[in-house]
Amino acid sequence: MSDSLQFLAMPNAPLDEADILLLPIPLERTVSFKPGTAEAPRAIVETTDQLEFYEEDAGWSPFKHLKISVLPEFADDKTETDADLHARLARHVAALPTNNLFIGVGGEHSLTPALVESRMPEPGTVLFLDAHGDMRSSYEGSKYSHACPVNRLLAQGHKIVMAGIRSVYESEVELVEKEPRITLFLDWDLRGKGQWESFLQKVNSLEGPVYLSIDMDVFNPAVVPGVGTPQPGGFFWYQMIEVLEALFSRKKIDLRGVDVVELVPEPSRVSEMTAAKLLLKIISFWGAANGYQSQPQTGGQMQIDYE
Ligand SMILES: [Mn+2]
Repeated sequence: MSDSLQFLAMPNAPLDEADILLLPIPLERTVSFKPGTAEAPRAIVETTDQLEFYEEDAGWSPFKHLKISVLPEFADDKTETDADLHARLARHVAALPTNNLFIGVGGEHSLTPALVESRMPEPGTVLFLDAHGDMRSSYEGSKYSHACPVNRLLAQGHKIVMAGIRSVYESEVELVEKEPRITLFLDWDLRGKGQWESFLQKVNSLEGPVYLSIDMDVFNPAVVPGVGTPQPGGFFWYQMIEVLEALFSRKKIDLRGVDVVELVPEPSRVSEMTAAKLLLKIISFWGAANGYQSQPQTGGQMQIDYE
């Protein structure tokens, strides 16, 4: 697959000019239930063709001002060990320019620690939205399993704010109880009086470097049926928008990177569309929070015939 992917059919900006870097990472090694997440990055980026340039929540057309580059896929020819593959991913991302919004599109959730290691080398906070605890120290013989990223993020020295969680192992609950660096908002607790508001308050008050990891199974399966390990319960679309609004409503958030992982393309394509629109929202809110509306209209949209 050598043909390059494009976001919303815009030309890819040169690396050093791009405001947004989007890295497709079709990693699929340790999924345990429904296969197919290796097809997700391509399916999601191709679905962006169906988006509108206007983004209705922030009320602007972000790509009039922003340039994006969809990078070549980070390939896994399945010859390396897990350790070598994740080290190579970390080096690959560390070599990219940093004066931009970096978005990794997975692929399985095991990719997150390599991205965080590269983009947030000093201690920060990972906002981790997921149906599952993902805190096992190893799973099916590998600490690089998609069931383990939280453990690896803690080992890197980060705080973790987790929400949407509704499938946990007993030892994961015990880890949270003795680990002060984890703030956990269980999905069922978020339904309690005032709990959703206190979660949004927590997101709004994050300080210092922040990384956002969105496992698409955090959504209710009626919203996103196409995930590797679906769980009943979970977020609806406008709840996710509220989380993003809480994250970006304070100016100058030091957002080091984002990933969107664990999607599995499905026949209705609702899941891919939801992921594609989620990327547009993140880009729009980030751009608005960083004042790009007042920047010159030299973005990718201005380089194509869009109407
Ligand atoms: Mn996960």
